[in-house]
Amino acid sequence: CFMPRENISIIGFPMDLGSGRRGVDMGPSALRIANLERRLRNLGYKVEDLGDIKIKIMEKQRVGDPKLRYLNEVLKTSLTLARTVEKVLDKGNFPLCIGGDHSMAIGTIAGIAAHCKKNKKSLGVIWIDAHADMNTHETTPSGNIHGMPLAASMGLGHPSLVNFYGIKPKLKPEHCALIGIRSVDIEERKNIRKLNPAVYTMSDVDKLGIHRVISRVLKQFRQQVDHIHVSFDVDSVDPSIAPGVGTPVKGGLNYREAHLLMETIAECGCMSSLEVAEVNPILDVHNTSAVFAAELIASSMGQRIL
Ligand code: 6HN
Ligand code: MN
Ligand code: MN
Ligand code: MN
Repeated sequence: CFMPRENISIIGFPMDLGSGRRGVDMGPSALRIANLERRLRNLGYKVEDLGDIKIKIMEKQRVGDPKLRYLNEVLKTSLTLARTVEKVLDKGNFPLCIGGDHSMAIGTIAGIAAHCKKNKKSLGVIWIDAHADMNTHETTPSGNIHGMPLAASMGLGHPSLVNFYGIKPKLKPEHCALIGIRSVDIEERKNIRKLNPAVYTMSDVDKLGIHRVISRVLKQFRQQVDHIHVSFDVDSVDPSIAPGVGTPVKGGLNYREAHLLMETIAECGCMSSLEVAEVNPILDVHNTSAVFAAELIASSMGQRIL
């Protein structure tokens, strides 16, 4: 279980090849400029910033298969991310991966799954997002790989993504919960039905309240898994308060819902890794979305009002 005295290793993944819109490659810089490291030190953590993983710019890449845009570079760089995450966990540190588009989860989850396999731990993932990211190359309307990482991690999709890092599947659907969902593609729905993870849509959040939703998920995961990974797509938050995201969708979490969600995760004390994806400074207003994301990270790591 995660103790507040643990050391944090920040890993930057400046990727935008998995996204249809440019700019999320600047997300790691924006989060650092939002004083991410200092916020965490103020909570009492020792923090090391491992810097950014090298990713070739879009101008130097070939699109390749239009249904799996920039697949080769996504795979190559995800391998470095997976190895880095695995190493950080192996030495007992807490990996905090900052992106970058959400295709980063392919590498993050692979590294975590490898660590868990070695140590005979079972893995659970809480996926907080406006989108389900459960497309495959066969169902994608865009060809953008950031719409595919969750399906691929659960064993559905292109073999190069599914077999990535030699572990397949990396995640069992019964150990996966999605929260904040409000934009799912028609064909993607079939993938969700096939795999059948727990899905809490924004409609569920409206009806039940975010505290009941996250408490239910945490209670179940605490009993069933040994490692809880939180994959936080900043577009889960409403664009009125976080406009600087890759793929904004109306009707998201409000300011307090987002913080309460993260505060409840911190209270549980059972998060073992965190990634934050899709901050897009090009669409942001004076870095407010990155600052908000940095605040939310702090909330999930124990920042309290009192
Ligand atoms: N994200 N479902 C859409 C697609 O292109 O597959 C959007 C995906 C967005 C992915 O925000 O991480
Ligand atoms: Mn996403
Ligand atoms: Mn999203
Ligand atoms: Mn609401």
